[in-house]
Amino acid sequence: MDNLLSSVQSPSDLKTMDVPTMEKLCACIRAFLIENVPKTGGHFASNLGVVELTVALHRVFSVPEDKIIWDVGHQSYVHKILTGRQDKFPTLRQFGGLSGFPKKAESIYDCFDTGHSSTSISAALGFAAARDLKGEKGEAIAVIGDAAFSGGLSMEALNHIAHCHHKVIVILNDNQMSIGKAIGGFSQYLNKIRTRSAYYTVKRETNELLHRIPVLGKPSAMALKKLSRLLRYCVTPGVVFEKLGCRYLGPVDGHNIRQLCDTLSEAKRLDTSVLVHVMTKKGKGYAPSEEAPSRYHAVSPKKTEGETCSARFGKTLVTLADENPSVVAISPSMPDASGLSEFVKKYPHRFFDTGIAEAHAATFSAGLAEGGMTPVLAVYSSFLQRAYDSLVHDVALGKRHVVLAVDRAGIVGSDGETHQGIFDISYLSHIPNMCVLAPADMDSLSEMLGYTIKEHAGPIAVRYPRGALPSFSRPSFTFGKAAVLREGAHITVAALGRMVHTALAAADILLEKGIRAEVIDIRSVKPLDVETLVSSAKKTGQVLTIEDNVLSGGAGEKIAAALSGICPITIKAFPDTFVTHGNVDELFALYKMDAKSLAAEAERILKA
Ligand SMILES: Cc1ncc(C[n+]2csc(CCOP(=O)(O)OP(=O)(O)O)c2C)c(N)n1
Repeated sequence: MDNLLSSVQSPSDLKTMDVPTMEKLCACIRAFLIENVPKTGGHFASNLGVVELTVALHRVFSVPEDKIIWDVGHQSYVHKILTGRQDKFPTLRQFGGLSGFPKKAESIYDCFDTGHSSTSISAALGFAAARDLKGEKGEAIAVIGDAAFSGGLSMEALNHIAHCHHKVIVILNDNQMSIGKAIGGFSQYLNKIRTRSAYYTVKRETNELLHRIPVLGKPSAMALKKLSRLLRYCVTPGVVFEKLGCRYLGPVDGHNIRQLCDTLSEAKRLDTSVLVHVMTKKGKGYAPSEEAPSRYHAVSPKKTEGETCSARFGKTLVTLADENPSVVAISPSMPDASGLSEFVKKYPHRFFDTGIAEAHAATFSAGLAEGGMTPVLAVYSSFLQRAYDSLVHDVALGKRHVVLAVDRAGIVGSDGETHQGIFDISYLSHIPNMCVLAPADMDSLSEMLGYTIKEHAGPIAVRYPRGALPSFSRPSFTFGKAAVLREGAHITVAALGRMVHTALAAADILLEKGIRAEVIDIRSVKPLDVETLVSSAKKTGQVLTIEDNVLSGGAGEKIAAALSGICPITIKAFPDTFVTHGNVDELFALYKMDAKSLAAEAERILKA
């Protein structure tokens, strides 16, 4: 079996394989995923679900001439296995190792980097238009899950396909799941398509009825034809896609290689845009993940110990919601991962899953606020990037009291470039009316959340990292105030969020060398506590800042502007780059943002 898997080193090795051999290959791939992914951690159930689909795609199409764009890209492991990257799986998602998402830089077979949802149809249409303008050949293929398919960008791309004449093939991988259950009108529509037998019954019965009716003259015949068309409109699978200019093929059993190869060949043969509706089972072939696909959406080799920030956020929010019936929670398709499970259970009518729709979620929250509710939008930092204009135009401009619970802020680690939450301070804090807070420990997170809901008016964000924040002794939270955690004399180290612990550890290292650093927990990027920062700067004469955001537009730059002419300042933040995948500590060390490097930087400043 393993020999069969290792005999496939490039997709061309599939071209002469017969169906039974491809079926055996699929079994080998599943065994490979089940053995390897839990060791490194990574997306699991989604990959188990697309084994046959990926084999069939590579059998029928030829990358790199044909372009396959994997939406989100979390389901691209099988593609990686088939394109010469099997041996690298022990390094999956580790620093310097195989990425968990498609990466152009990693392979000629990856044509488009992904990580965020719903981009594949737009990108495929772009490829198709470029191909046609240059008179080139090759198919442009978007492989997209049913939840990603319902995202706004996908709808915009479909709308565009309808009025372009550039052929794209959209493979709709329908497993009826997002990370949790897929929700929304599209999900219901796809459900209707799946119950296809209803269509055949109605169609057959209509035909029989039409035949049994005696000839009634032209007007009645035309009326009946119209009725028949109307019925077809109501019950033909995929008629909506046909109306949007895509030939609909399916539904196809996504675990039947022969059916898949036949349908994909038909899609290739057609000269119009096509939507192939493929039915798959998320987690297929591994009983626990078939039963609980959401739990196995992603797996990790080590269990998270202790309370995470997401969990603390969720717990605090339930308490705040108990006290205040106007509190409602919104999640763009990630309620469990955002810590909202308990809230959803207790207050199902006060919870809104918008589907993968961050921009809609933000504007929807603005509407809720205007309508008198207190919306708390729980969203990952990198995904909130999608909602930038909604935040500016709908939330901030009208000073709406929307609370943004910005999870996974800063470095998230193994998901890499697309998922690092290192831009939120920059893209939030320059918006007028928006406030931005960052807790350094769990209790501060609770205190800040309490403030945002009970006392604040207007838009406000609380950003916190993936995992936990350590506890430490510190003064309680006051809005707009920084906290001096340690008095010093030689240098001020001002830190934000989890970097406060790095600053304290650096101060310990410095103390051993006789250098007394004053450590300030910035807490609020906006409003910034200029008074506390200025008074410390005047005392020590040197300021060093550290934050887990990019330098440009971050807290350090704001502090530098406030301290202009008072004392020199050095800013530690991520440079103007995308931060790769890897272990969080490794990445901080790489960018010299660990305690040792920070202490060394302070020493260097003082020596200079
Ligand atoms: C813009 C954005 N929001 C949220 C996510 C988080 N996310 C990753 S996969 C996923 C579910 C995808 O479901 P579907 O497209 O149906 O694919 P499946 O995993 O079921 O194969 C979500 C919500 C994301 N990647 N991008």
